[in-house]
Amino acid sequence: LDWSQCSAQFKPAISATAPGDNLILRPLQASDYDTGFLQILGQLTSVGDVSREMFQSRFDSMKACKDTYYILVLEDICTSQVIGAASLIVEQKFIHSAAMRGRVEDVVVSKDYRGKQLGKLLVQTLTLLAKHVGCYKVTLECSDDNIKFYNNFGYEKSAENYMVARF
Ligand code: 16G
Repeated sequence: LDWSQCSAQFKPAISATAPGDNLILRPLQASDYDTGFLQILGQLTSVGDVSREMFQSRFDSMKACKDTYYILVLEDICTSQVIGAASLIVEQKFIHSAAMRGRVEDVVVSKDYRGKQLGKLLVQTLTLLAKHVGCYKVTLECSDDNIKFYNNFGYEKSAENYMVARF
């Protein structure tokens, strides 16, 4: 990834390879069923009951979709616990000369680790990754409270509306 394309500045300087004291940024692993990944997602929304088998099966089916699911986690290596996560999903299109569109999803940093630029690092990394893999755009949904945060990385409020049908 070309970090010189970063629009957000990190003070103090952190990066994907050096996210902070005792922290590492890495892809999600099947073993993260036991490291608090689902519990972290629970700070974002309802996770429900996901058994070990369900987790493994979903992990395997995502992995089988080549170049589609990029799930990053931040791990505190002192506790071996996941303390943050974010996903990039790459959707294949016919439009724009059979282009790809990225979606940044499920961005969360544990309450105890906020204020360390970790959300910024997760979003910036996935945004650069979306560009790197050739997406023509990358989108995300957020609350009014988070608009300013995402503005820092080049995300603008779209002229289009976000529509949803929930089941
Ligand atoms: C937020 C998340 C989205 C997540 C949703 C869950 C980001 C940038 N946005 O919109 O990815 O899936 O919340 O909320 O992380 P829900 O459970 O109400 O669908």
